Amino acid sequence: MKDNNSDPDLAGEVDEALAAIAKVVSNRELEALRVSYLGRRGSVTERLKQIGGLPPAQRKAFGQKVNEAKASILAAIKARAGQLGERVRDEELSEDAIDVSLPGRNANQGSIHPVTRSVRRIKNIFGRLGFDVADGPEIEDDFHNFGALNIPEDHPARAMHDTFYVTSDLVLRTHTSPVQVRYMKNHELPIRVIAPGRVYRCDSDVTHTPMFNQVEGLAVGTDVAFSDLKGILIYFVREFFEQDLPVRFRPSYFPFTEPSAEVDMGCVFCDSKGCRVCQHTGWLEILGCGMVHPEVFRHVEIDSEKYTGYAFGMGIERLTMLRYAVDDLRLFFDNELAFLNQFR
Ligand code: 2U9
Repeated sequence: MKDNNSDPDLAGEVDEALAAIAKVVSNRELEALRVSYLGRRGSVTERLKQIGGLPPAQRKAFGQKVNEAKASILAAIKARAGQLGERVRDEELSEDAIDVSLPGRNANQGSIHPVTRSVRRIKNIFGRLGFDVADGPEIEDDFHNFGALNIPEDHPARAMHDTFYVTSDLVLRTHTSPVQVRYMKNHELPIRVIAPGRVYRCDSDVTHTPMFNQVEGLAVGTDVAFSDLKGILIYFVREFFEQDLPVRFRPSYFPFTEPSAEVDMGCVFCDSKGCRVCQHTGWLEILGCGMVHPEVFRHVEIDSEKYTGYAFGMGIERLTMLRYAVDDLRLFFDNELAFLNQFR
């Protein structure tokens, strides 16, 4: 700054200061400039201190000029500080910016359990055939689980080793048949219903688990015949396995149906040629069925002279093993992701 006490024409110096302020790129540099002009020992401040040494007539004009210079430098500093603030914010924002072109993080997606997939397929197929879906309690009384189904007191299925008893009269249901016993009591005939659900048997080895899933079906009306049963089951097997498989009915025995049959389908592993899975017979047993026993109708007060019905039952884990060629039943209960991820 020029040392011109009597005529402090500060215009040149103010221009110089404003140019310097415009050039700074950081708050630190800006603060250093502020101190050098306006600080306690700053050049503009020094000018103000000189007022006392001037002749009184010049003091007012001199003071005004210095104050104007001070005000315009201060205004420039404030404006530059604002710009630098914006610049810092812009830098911060660009550092934090999200790169929308980066690939996203994959969210882990679950998959539907194979048994649930089978239940859905089964409901869908029987839904197309006009069957309603029903469910009921997993803890049942003796009458609904056994008595109504013509399973006598001395039947092996009642023995301790097959049934989980809750009390002397309550059991964990050993099949879903009680659902249909209740359904018959609560619905007008004719009926067509399937009952999928968990059932419990006191049994555990390579091919048996204490809990498994069943689906049972029941149709009752005035003109329900064994040929209807054959028709819907053959249709079901071919739809479920999505193959034109051979199906055969073998005579069998169940207390709740008469006549009764077991149903086999051609072995899907060897194309019916005979292999280890089908024990070299070419056939795999997949379900049981029959015409509802008149004793069952008597227990639910349906006139067996007027009405007939068919029923069938199958294990869902077993059907699922055959459909997806799973060789170990326990895989359905282990919750191993490597196994479950295959069913997407
Ligand atoms: C009522 C009347 C009759 C249901 C039936 C079968 C034959 C059958 C087994 C298949 C494999 C059980 O899961 S499994 O071990 N089931 O063979 N179930 S007829 O009969 C009924 C059901 C309800 C009122």
